[in-house]
Amino acid sequence: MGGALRKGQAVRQAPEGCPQGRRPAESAQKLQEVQCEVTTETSQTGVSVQEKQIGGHEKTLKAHKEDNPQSLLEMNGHTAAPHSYDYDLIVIGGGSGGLAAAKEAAKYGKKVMVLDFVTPTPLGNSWGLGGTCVNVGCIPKKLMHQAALLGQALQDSRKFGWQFTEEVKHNWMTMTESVQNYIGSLNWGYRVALREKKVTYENAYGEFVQPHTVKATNKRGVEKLYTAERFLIATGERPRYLGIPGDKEYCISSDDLFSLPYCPGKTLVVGASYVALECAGFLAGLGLDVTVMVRSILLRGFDQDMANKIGEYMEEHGIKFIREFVPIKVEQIEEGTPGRLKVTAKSTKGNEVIEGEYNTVLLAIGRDACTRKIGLDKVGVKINEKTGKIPVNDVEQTNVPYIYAIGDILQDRLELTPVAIQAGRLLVQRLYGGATTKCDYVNVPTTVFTPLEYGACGYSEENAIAKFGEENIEVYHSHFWPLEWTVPSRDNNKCYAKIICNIRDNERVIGFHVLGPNAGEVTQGFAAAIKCGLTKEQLDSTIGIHPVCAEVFTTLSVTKRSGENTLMAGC
Ligand code: FAD
Ligand code: NA7
Repeated sequence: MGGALRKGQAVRQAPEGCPQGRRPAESAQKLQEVQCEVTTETSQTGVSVQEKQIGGHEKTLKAHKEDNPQSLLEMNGHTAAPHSYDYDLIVIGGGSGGLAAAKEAAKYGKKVMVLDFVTPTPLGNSWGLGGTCVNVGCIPKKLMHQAALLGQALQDSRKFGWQFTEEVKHNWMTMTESVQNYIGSLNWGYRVALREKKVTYENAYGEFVQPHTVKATNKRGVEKLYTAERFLIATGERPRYLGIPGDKEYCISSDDLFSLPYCPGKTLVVGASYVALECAGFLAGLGLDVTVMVRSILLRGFDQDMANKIGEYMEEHGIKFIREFVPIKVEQIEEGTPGRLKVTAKSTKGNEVIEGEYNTVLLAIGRDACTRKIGLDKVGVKINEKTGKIPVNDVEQTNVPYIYAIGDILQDRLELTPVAIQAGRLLVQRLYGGATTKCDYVNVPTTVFTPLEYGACGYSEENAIAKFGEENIEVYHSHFWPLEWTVPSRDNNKCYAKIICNIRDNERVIGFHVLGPNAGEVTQGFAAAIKCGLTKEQLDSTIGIHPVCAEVFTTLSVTKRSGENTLMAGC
């Protein structure tokens, strides 16, 4: 805004467009057109900011002579916009999305700061840089799932000729220390990467205090103010608590589990989310006595046919399910590591009350967006009051044009690490690199790492029916038996493959579901094919790889409608 004003020029204060969706320059132009109509003049001297005219002929001329349009703004009661900010971009939250965006912005030579701060769990646990995925999510979860799979592999190995005489036992502390050491190396790697890319990192809690300004408070309580031209909110979510007596005192969440300094023992997992079932799965796989308390259904939001098959498999493998009950009280019977807890639960269908004794109660009943204590009201960013989630447009912009948001805190978006990373990178490329590609939230593949892994991409069967009508979809399916499981002769015909095709669109594959080993590895490649518009015919003409699980998708012939047998006899 330094140069002299020309006739009719609009001073743009909000570079990202106004919240109403009309850009100030357009509004000013409209104003000028109206002025022209009224006065019949072809050019008018006037300055408008965000649809408000702030200077007429005389004031504008004066500002022009003094070469000081800022004074014109101030004369009219507009707060002076700083000429320069401390940073081009401040990212609040150094998790999957925030770090990816910050590093990308640095590539464009932007001055970037990341604020990351972990509020300790009610039991006092906290961790290093990198966010949920690295510290208390995907990474430790998959490694502990692997520990459980190895236990199964040890059993299978006897049939393959391996002999070991000593008793096979699992040591929780050895596993946890190895996992935590690996996480520590990742935390360090992130810090180094930020330094190398010249991104300023502060281990401090960020909250907005006024437009374009955040307050950063470190763990010693030292406060600093920073300004930036743009902000990116990527603060993620934290586990929810039940709000019943004893929950915060005695229960743990996934934020505590992966660094628990003792074996949890007999465990009650509350919730039927993927986090709940994954944790229940690996704890049982490590040999622990595990019960899952389910309020209603398993894996809400996922294909229910697959969810129920996962539940059946878990039950067959010794995991107990208490269905349609919710805890109402948790009491400590005995202190210890682990101690003993008494859980009282109530039926969701009646007044029946039950009690149970466990060493550990793990709550996995969903996660709340970290958006309520970051001063969003100070800058006018709207949230969904009920969920705390932030609505954004298709370019991840909030209702305040200079503030963007990505990752788990977004309303109506998927909560997955690669989604947060992709959204962050593409956002920065659009902001600073002139790119136009938007994040595609459709057909995102995902995997649930339950003992029988579940990979999915696209529509669930129920959503496909709701969207296209039952008569317009064809479901092809088959059970299968991985070759590796035949010799130890276990779990015959528990694995399952299903695709959902849109009959009216050349039998295009709109849903892909697989239950079996390495489901994530299998699903990833098919997700690419689905993105390219894969049809059933193309799948059929693809030659399989023998003998692997994924080849089943190249030979699917039984439709669900036909009711024919889907059990496989051999290869
Ligand atoms: P996060 O990674 O949560 O990062 C947010 C960061 O911001 C955190 O470090 C937080 O402490 C910090 N922060 C919050 N408020 C402030 C503040 N005011 N100031 C400064 N810093 C702040 N996804 C997958 O794709 N695959 C999986 O297998 C998978 N498994 C999961 C297993 C579990 C148990 C959980 C809980 C999640 C799992 N996820 C998985 C989800 C994945 O972890 C999230 O989708 C991803 O981490 C979201 O990234 P984000 O950048 O939005 O937030
Ligand atoms: P979800 O998908 O919101 O699932 C929450 C689960 O917990 C679900 O099974 C709920 O049952 C159950 N729940 C919720 N409240 C209660 C209470 N009060 N009592 C008992 N059970 C309850 O959360 P997730 O943990 O899977 O995942 C959130 C994100 O975290 C995910 O997207 C990843 O990014 C990681 P319901 O079906 O509602 O009856």
